[in-house]
Amino acid sequence: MEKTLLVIKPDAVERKLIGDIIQRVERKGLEIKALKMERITLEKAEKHYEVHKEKEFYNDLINFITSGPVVLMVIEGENCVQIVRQMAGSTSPLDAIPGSIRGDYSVDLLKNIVHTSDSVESSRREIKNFFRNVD
Ligand code: 3AN
Repeated sequence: MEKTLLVIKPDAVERKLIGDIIQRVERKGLEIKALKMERITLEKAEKHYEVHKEKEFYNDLINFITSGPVVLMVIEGENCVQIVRQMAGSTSPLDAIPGSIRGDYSVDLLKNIVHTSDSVESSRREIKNFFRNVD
Protein backbone atom coordinates (compact mmCIF):
# COMPACT_ATOMS: atom_id res chain seq x y z
CA MET A 1 0.00 0.00 0.00
CA GLU A 2 1.20 3.53 -0.83
CA LYS A 3 2.77 5.54 1.97
CA THR A 4 3.78 9.17 2.40
CA LEU A 5 5.69 11.22 4.96
CA LEU A 6 4.01 14.22 6.59
CA VAL A 7 6.17 16.47 8.74
CA ILE A 8 4.60 19.08 11.01
CA LYS A 9 7.33 21.74 10.92
CA PRO A 10 8.71 23.73 13.90
CA ASP A 11 6.51 26.77 13.16
CA ALA A 12 3.34 24.67 13.40
CA VAL A 13 4.50 22.91 16.58
CA GLU A 14 5.20 26.29 18.16
CA ARG A 15 1.80 27.56 17.06
CA LYS A 16 0.08 24.52 18.63
CA LEU A 17 -1.30 23.21 15.35
CA ILE A 18 -0.29 19.56 15.88
CA GLY A 19 -3.79 18.48 16.94
CA ASP A 20 -5.47 20.29 14.08
CA ILE A 21 -3.23 18.73 11.46
CA ILE A 22 -3.53 15.20 12.87
CA GLN A 23 -7.30 15.66 13.00
CA ARG A 24 -7.40 16.65 9.32
CA VAL A 25 -5.53 13.45 8.41
CA GLU A 26 -7.87 11.30 10.48
CA ARG A 27 -11.04 13.00 9.26
CA LYS A 28 -9.92 12.49 5.68
CA GLY A 29 -9.92 8.76 6.39
CA LEU A 30 -6.20 8.20 6.00
CA GLU A 31 -4.30 5.70 8.13
CA ILE A 32 -1.51 6.91 10.42
CA LYS A 33 1.01 4.04 10.46
CA ALA A 34 3.72 5.69 12.59
CA LEU A 35 4.06 8.95 14.47
CA LYS A 36 6.77 10.58 16.59
CA MET A 37 7.97 13.95 17.81
CA GLU A 38 11.66 14.84 17.73
CA ARG A 39 14.17 17.50 16.90
CA ILE A 40 15.69 16.57 13.53
CA THR A 41 19.48 16.25 13.53
CA LEU A 42 21.55 18.27 11.06
CA GLU A 43 22.58 15.02 9.36
CA LYS A 44 19.01 13.87 8.78
CA ALA A 45 17.89 17.35 7.69
CA GLU A 46 20.66 17.47 5.08
CA LYS A 47 19.69 14.04 3.79
CA HIS A 48 16.00 14.97 3.71
CA TYR A 49 16.61 18.14 1.70
CA GLU A 50 19.55 16.89 -0.45
CA VAL A 51 17.69 17.75 -3.68
CA HIS A 52 17.72 21.42 -2.62
CA LYS A 53 21.47 21.54 -1.82
CA GLU A 54 22.26 23.99 -4.61
CA LYS A 55 19.30 26.31 -3.96
CA GLU A 56 19.83 29.75 -2.50
CA PHE A 57 17.32 29.06 0.28
CA TYR A 58 19.00 25.77 1.34
CA ASN A 59 20.73 27.13 4.47
CA ASP A 60 17.55 28.85 5.64
CA LEU A 61 15.66 25.62 5.06
CA ILE A 62 18.12 23.52 7.11
CA ASN A 63 18.28 26.10 9.91
CA PHE A 64 14.51 26.29 10.08
CA ILE A 65 13.74 22.56 10.05
CA THR A 66 16.32 21.94 12.82
CA SER A 67 15.24 24.97 14.88
CA GLY A 68 12.80 23.08 17.11
CA PRO A 69 10.85 19.84 17.47
CA VAL A 70 8.79 18.49 14.59
CA VAL A 71 6.14 15.78 14.38
CA LEU A 72 6.78 13.12 11.77
CA MET A 73 4.16 10.70 10.57
CA VAL A 74 3.86 7.96 8.02
CA ILE A 75 0.47 7.94 6.36
CA GLU A 76 -0.86 5.01 4.36
CA GLY A 77 -3.62 4.84 1.80
CA GLU A 78 -4.37 4.52 -1.88
CA ASN A 79 -2.95 7.58 -3.73
CA CYS A 80 -2.01 9.11 -0.36
CA VAL A 81 1.05 10.96 -1.75
CA GLN A 82 -1.12 13.10 -4.01
CA ILE A 83 -4.01 13.35 -1.56
CA VAL A 84 -1.80 14.59 1.30
CA ARG A 85 -0.05 17.07 -1.02
CA GLN A 86 -3.42 18.51 -1.93
CA MET A 87 -4.34 18.74 1.73
CA ALA A 88 -1.03 20.59 2.39
CA GLY A 89 -1.61 23.08 -0.42
CA SER A 90 0.82 24.78 -2.79
CA THR A 91 4.33 25.81 -1.74
CA SER A 92 3.73 29.43 -2.66
CA PRO A 93 1.50 31.32 -0.21
CA LEU A 94 -0.04 33.04 -3.24
CA ASP A 95 -1.24 29.71 -4.61
CA ALA A 96 -2.13 27.83 -1.41
CA ILE A 97 -5.89 28.02 -1.38
CA PRO A 98 -7.95 28.43 1.79
CA GLY A 99 -9.09 25.02 2.97
CA SER A 100 -5.61 23.58 2.53
CA ILE A 101 -3.28 23.45 5.55
CA ARG A 102 -0.90 26.09 4.17
CA GLY A 103 -3.77 28.10 2.76
CA ASP A 104 -5.35 28.25 6.20
CA TYR A 105 -2.27 28.84 8.34
CA SER A 106 0.66 30.42 6.48
CA VAL A 107 1.66 33.39 4.36
CA ASP A 108 5.36 32.46 4.53
CA LEU A 109 7.21 30.52 1.81
CA LEU A 110 9.74 29.06 4.26
CA LYS A 111 7.69 28.69 7.44
CA ASN A 112 4.93 26.82 5.70
CA ILE A 113 3.62 24.47 8.41
CA VAL A 114 4.10 21.06 6.79
CA HIS A 115 6.29 18.99 4.54
CA THR A 116 4.81 16.21 2.42
CA SER A 117 6.55 13.79 0.06
CA ASP A 118 6.21 14.82 -3.59
CA SER A 119 6.25 11.32 -5.14
CA VAL A 120 6.09 7.66 -4.20
CA GLU A 121 9.81 7.41 -4.88
CA SER A 122 10.75 10.28 -2.58
CA SER A 123 8.35 9.05 0.10
CA ARG A 124 10.31 5.77 0.27
CA ARG A 125 13.60 7.62 0.63
CA GLU A 126 12.22 10.10 3.17
CA ILE A 127 10.47 7.48 5.33
CA LYS A 128 13.69 5.43 5.43
CA ASN A 129 15.59 8.48 6.64
CA PHE A 130 13.33 8.97 9.66
CA PHE A 131 11.72 5.59 10.47
CA ARG A 132 13.64 2.35 10.87
CA ASN A 133 10.72 0.02 11.37
CA VAL A 134 8.43 1.14 8.55
CA ASP A 135 8.93 -0.65 5.23
P1 3AN B 1 7.19 21.49 -1.02
O1 3AN B 1 7.54 21.41 0.43
O2 3AN B 1 5.90 22.20 -1.26
O3 3AN B 1 7.30 20.18 -1.73
P2 3AN B 1 9.78 22.21 -2.19
O4 3AN B 1 10.17 20.77 -2.02
O5 3AN B 1 9.93 22.84 -3.52
O6 3AN B 1 8.28 22.46 -1.68
O7 3AN B 1 10.62 23.08 -1.18
C1 3AN B 1 10.96 22.58 0.07
C2 3AN B 1 10.77 23.67 1.09
O8 3AN B 1 11.68 24.71 0.83
C3 3AN B 1 9.41 24.33 1.07
N1 3AN B 1 8.43 23.63 1.86
C4 3AN B 1 9.69 25.68 1.63
O9 3AN B 1 9.68 25.64 3.05
C5 3AN B 1 11.11 25.95 1.17
N2 3AN B 1 11.18 26.79 -0.01
C6 3AN B 1 10.87 26.47 -1.28
N3 3AN B 1 11.10 27.49 -2.11
C7 3AN B 1 11.59 28.49 -1.34
C8 3AN B 1 12.03 29.82 -1.60
N4 3AN B 1 12.03 30.34 -2.83
N5 3AN B 1 12.46 30.56 -0.56
C9 3AN B 1 12.48 30.05 0.69
N6 3AN B 1 12.09 28.80 0.99
C10 3AN B 1 11.64 28.04 0.00
